[in-house]
Amino acid sequence: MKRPPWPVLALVLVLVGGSLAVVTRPSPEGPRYITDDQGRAITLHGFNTAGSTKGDPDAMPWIEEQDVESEYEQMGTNFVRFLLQWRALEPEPGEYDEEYLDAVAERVSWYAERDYHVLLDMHQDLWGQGITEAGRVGNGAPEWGTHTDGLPVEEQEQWELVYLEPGTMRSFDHFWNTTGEHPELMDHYVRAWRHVADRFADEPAVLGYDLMNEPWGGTLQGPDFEKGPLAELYRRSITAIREVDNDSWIFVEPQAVGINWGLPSALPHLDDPREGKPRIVYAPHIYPLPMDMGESYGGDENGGGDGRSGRGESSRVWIDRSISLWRRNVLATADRLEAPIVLGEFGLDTSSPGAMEYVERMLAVTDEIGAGRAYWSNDLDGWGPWAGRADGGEERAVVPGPLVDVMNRPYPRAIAGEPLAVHYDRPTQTLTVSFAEKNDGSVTGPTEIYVPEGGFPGGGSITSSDPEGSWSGEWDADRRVWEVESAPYLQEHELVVSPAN
Ligand code: 9MR
Repeated sequence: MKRPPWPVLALVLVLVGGSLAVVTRPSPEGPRYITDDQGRAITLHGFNTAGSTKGDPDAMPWIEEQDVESEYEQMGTNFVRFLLQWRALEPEPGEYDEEYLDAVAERVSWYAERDYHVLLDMHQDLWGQGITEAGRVGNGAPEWGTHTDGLPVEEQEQWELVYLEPGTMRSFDHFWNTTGEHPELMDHYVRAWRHVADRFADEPAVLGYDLMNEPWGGTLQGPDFEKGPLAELYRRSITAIREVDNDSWIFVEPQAVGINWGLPSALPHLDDPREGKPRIVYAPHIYPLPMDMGESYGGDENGGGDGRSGRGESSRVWIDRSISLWRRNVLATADRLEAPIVLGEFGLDTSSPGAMEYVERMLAVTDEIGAGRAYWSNDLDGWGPWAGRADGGEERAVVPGPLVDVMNRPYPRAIAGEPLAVHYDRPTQTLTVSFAEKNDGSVTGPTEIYVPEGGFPGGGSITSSDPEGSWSGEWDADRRVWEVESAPYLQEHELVVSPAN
């Protein structure tokens, strides 16, 4: 294991931290929320499904319907960031593969049956398989849209480094039309999105569209890229999608490099021409730089412990600093975009020291900032929730790994009002949810709180700050959900769910 260049990292974080003293706080209106068709604020809690899509000839994830059932039974999730591949959608220029979309729709129906919200994510890493002859690295773009101009691409041990290879850089430069030679590529991408939206506009389980996974600007980086061709791609895609789909939420990501480490994004505000309030979502990822460099969340927050860096400070301290930076900068960007936040990816090798504490930390941070989250990823690869499939037997059910217990926790699936605070205390297994009445007739239906099986027989106990007799809590044992009707004449409510005594 090579040693990370700690002094350089320290300098970057200090410089960036210092220059960000002016970053704005969350807006006075507080965070914004994605709402369901009853006007309730929803918390998205789930997985990316799946990394296996990238290399699959049909571009389908490894899952069967029974695996979606296991996921709901064992973790009560309500969200999936479902990977799409442009190569499968538009195998030849202007020709869309309807069989591919049928296969996507079939999987969407597995989730729909279990009340999930599906986000369709146009995934790419390293542009596409066509950046090398062997096709072992890169996924997303079709071969016909890949122009390396014969420049070399060498495979690297750390996959992200392949972004810097000349042929990869050139492929992106052509897509963003920095070269001025391939303006048709972005046209195709935008039309492909319109086609997807047209297909899924009337499918209520499809919550929205993530326009591009982890954008990379090639030779254009930072604000030049985010305010330039990236914003152009977003504007054009939003316009095209709205021609056929007025209601879905459109998720936009910042440039990945740097922003995934916690640095600020320059993504500009994007108008939404839909009828009604805008439905743009800010959907960044987090992969703290020390982790990219092979460090773990082991050690303790006081600087002691394993650390592996051998420089007196635990890598956890550095990771916590990255998370703080990320949080502050994400709030500032979401504020500028006037958009709710969904953390589209966070994840790590579940066997690394402190891994489950890191996941807990990110669940807490997303609760604090009112953001949804999708763990990377639901795969059978050591990062995901499953240790593998059971041997033998007809069903070959998935076997839970350590992540299952961490993801399986109480959370408010839908809040019938304006969320004020959500806090889960792991040691006492107590969830506190407070929210304000909206008073504008925009919300119908109960607040819904998911509660796991372990420690909560019969749903555990629920209390409300509303006076007795003015509110009700119904336990739906099938869905493992509390349905709470609050007293509409009160301005604020606080619900507390805890294990039964
Ligand atoms: O975990 C994935 C790894 O196995 C692949 O080699 C790599 C390249 O396709 O992608 C990894 O997944 C990444 C995701 O596609 C984008 N965000 C970061 C993820 C973790 O590195």
